[in-house]
Amino acid sequence: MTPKSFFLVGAPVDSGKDRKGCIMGPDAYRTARLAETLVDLGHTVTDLGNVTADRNDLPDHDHLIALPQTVGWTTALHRAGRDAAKRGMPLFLGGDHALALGTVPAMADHAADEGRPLFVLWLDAHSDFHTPLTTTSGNLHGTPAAYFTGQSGFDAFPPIQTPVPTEQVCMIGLRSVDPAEHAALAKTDMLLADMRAIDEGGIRAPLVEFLDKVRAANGMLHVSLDVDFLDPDIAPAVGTTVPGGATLREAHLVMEMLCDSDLVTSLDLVELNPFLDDRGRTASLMVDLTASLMGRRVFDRPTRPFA
Ligand code: NNH
Ligand code: MN
Ligand code: MN
Ligand code: MN
Repeated sequence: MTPKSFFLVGAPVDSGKDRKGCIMGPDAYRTARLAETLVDLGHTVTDLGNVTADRNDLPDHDHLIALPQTVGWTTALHRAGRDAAKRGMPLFLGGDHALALGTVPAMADHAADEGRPLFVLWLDAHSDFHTPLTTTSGNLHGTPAAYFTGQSGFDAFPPIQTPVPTEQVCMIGLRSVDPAEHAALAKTDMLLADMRAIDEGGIRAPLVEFLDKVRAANGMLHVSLDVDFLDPDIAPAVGTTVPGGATLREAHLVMEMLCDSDLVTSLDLVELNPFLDDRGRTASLMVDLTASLMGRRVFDRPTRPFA
């Protein structure tokens, strides 16, 4: 992969759900040597430090958890994301998935400035396609995909300037989709690969199909990697573990294919809760996956196929 200029944006968002700990995520990635690892691969890395949430004077909501704080993060991360994207490739170090309420719309606006469409690859056990009107948990980390695709119900949030069309979104790893999300997704043409599809056909197939679409449209590609995409046996440091997730090799293969495609233009690393980790192994795994995405490999191309 050609050397890239990365800008690390710390996004210690912890307002997207009740359980605390994602606030420590950005520093866990720094401790796990994310920047040094990318430099060793030949890239340039600038750590912009952590963003702080904007002040927001909305009243507390009786159902939605920490609504004013999350809107404050959304506006702050939108600004920070746009600024970082003008300078190089932003890597957003979360923080819970509510950070994507800011980062993805920022990348969509940036792509529009470049005259290109934004595509989003959502690697997650969950579809995060609730709106503030449908969420039963009140956890706003379960809503970003509905927001950035322009669904209604987000009146408390800044209006979306550049909605990402649902046919430009692909979700891989799904195994926990709530009834309201299921009904809403059924009305879209989003490319959805649940774990059964992956078991039956392999994780390669949906990704090839999606990357072909991105390439054909000269799209920019944002990847949003939720720790719970991974099986909890290999990635315990997340508050919302769901059994039956991606294996170590499935996850690395996705990253290696993304690397080969050279289509990725921004990345979120989300939902790491270092308080739940086991001697830093989940943080280190996320750094290793990022390394695979950004060029780490054994050989420059796969060794020959073996019959
Ligand atoms: N669908 C659930 C909710 O809305 C779970 C969302 N949790 C996540 N998403 N971890 O990735 O509360
Ligand atoms: Mn998520
Ligand atoms: Mn999830
Ligand atoms: Mn829910």
